[in-house]
Amino acid sequence: MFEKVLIANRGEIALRIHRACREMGIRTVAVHSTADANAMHVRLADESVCIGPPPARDSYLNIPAILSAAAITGAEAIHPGVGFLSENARFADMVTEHGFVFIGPTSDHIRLMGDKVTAKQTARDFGIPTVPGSDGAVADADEAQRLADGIGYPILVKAAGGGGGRGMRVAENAAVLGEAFAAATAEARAAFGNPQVYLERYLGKPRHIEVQVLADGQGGVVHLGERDCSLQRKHQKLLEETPSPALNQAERHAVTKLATDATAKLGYRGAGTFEFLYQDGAFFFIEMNTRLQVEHPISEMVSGIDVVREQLRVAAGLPLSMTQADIKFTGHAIECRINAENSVNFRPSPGTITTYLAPGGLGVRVDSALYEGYVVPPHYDSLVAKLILHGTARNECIMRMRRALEEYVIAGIDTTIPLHQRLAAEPDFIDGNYDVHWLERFVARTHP
Ligand code: MV4
Repeated sequence: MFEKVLIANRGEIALRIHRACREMGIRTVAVHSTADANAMHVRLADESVCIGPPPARDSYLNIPAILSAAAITGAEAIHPGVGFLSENARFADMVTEHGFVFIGPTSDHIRLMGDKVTAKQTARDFGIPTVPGSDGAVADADEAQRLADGIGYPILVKAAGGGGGRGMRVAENAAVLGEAFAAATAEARAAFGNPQVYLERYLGKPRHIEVQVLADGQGGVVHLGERDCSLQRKHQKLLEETPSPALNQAERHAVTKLATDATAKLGYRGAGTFEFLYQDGAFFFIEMNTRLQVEHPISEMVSGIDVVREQLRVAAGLPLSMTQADIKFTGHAIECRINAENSVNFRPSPGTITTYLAPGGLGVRVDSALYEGYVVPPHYDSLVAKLILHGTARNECIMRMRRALEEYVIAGIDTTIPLHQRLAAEPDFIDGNYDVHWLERFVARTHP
């Protein structure tokens, strides 16, 4: 196993990775921007290196500075965390070329899944159902018109380099397909430097269901069940839960088998997530994430598996520490993403934490780098805490969510805690009756 790992990230996820390293006897190196000199991830690490000024492009995305920090401190491996450089194939290559281990999949797998067209084609080749659409990128608006007639309206134009909902346009009919094609192409070029787009049949009320997999590249492949991530606003997840209240056991078995079979066929190594849209009893693969995900803790809560520990093991060439038969799923888990944002207008709310009191008790986990006196900087993602609840059944988990949200005191900044409280009291949420558009409508309905 590695003796020293550099964590190329910040905030709660850097802390999460540090904790797994500590429990495995691995020393940690934190990197930080000048804005994060007093951050918790820096305080807890064994060593730290300042890698640049506050803007992420000059610090957490500064590849030469990160590689230099690894060299100076004698780290053997680099964990990229989530966001930032975690799905940057060029970074994975540079880490390896400089003699370090990248804690993640191969750069080839990152590249394959980073292009949504090749990802979808690969999934189809493996026999995974995908949304009916164009077989690959579409050259121009004329070709789009011809293909769309065969696929059927409404049509969704998607960016090949996309993700996060950017470069996506719905066309209700042939008359508006031309402008949807042009708008998606322009946005894709601006956002991803890749103007290629493809077509799909638009699903009107899907749920977002994803499957967490772990693989060691030596034949060991497991899944940690599915997560329902349908509660999103502007493509930002607000709450995730597992198991999905929408699936029955047969559907759960089917979707997790699709994911593990594909993982094996890919020869994948590391943690990964297969994303599906689910509508009217059918699953459609849309994307694969080749990294740790923010919402991984809910899968840990129901499976008892430490996802980061397994990432470190397989990156070091060790097999997974379990087989599927070893994994017993128990109960229900929910994650509330607590952002430093106003809960009504969603404006960012950086500033000083004047009081901090985290909830505790049975079935409560808080992943956060907050502390009293900490100043939330304005430069980064607004996620400041993840409140993760476990219960034997979903209703118990929701009661625990209410109780923990009541206990949680974060003063000095606005947070999304009041929104989570409103959600926890909402009949549709309590019934598990929601799709990917439900939250936007809930926000509009309760704060018109
Ligand atoms: C779709 C869709 C409907 N039909 N594809 C949005 C982000 C990207 N990762 C996939 N997305 C969607 N793809 C087809 N063919 C609706 C969405 C979608 C969505 C998906 C998951 C979670 C939230 C969403 C919010 C709006 C739209």
